Amino acid sequence: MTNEFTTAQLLERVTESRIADGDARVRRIAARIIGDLFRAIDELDVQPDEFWAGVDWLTRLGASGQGGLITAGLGFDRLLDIRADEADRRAGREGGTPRAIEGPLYVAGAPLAKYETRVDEGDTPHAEVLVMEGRVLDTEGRPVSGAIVDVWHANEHGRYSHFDPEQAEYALRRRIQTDAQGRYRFRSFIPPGYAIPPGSPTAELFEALGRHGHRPAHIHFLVAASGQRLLTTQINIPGDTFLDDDFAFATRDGLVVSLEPGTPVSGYESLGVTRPFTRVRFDFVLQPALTEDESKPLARMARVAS
Ligand code: MBD
Ligand code: FE
Repeated sequence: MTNEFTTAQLLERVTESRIADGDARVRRIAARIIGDLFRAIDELDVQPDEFWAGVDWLTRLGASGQGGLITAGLGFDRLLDIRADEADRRAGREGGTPRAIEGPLYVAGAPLAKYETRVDEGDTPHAEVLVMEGRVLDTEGRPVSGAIVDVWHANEHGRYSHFDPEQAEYALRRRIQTDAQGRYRFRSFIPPGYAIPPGSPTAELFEALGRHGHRPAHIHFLVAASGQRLLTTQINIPGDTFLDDDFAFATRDGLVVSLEPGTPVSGYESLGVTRPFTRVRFDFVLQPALTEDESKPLARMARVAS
């Protein structure tokens, strides 16, 4: 034994030396990633100052809570969706509303309403009033009653409550339980797009990469029902500059909705509308769950914590 190593010997020591079995899967993934990084440092001749600048950036990224923002921006969230779609195709699990990434801004436990609610917190003068409505269906086209439609979107400045100290708790976040016919509806406003926080570690990297940090206008959903597979998706508002240039690569062709401006008030009085508004009709189609786990109404971080 010697304590003088070549790079290859060092890598082997780092990835193979242990005092216990540990977790075989973690060991395998860690060994691969560490090995890839050793190789990248070598091939790119990464200098110490560059390496430590990277570590400093990662430290600040973690402290800023932007881990989930950078994964979206670097395409990892969409990658996982592409892989899930491929796995579904191989398994013959087709049909239903396309999935779209959850993103880093979900908060569990939003106020629960039956059939209809306002998602907005009172009037938003410079935004267009939106009523979105539809049904939750199974892949046979049958309505799913008692499904939970968990909806969240940005405010008029493109910011999300909980992460934005200016907003009330659960602002622009609601859960809606579908009625006996599987219907839901809510009133809100058409949100603007999202932009990564200026001056943040994510913005710093994006500047160095020459990339923008804009998402087109969108509304997020988790749709859950017993016996059905949890659906995580988004709808996109048509006409946005960034619709086909999303920094998170999360928009999907099947999820760009049609707007129906000038929809008359009649029948929507219970949502407090007093003037013609923009309507969006959208049915969520859920696949059958193959396991109980697939139907759990858990967002991604709650899943891994449970
Ligand atoms: C968002 O609003 C979002 O949906 C994603 C995926 C990333 C950052 C902000
Ligand atoms: Fe979002």
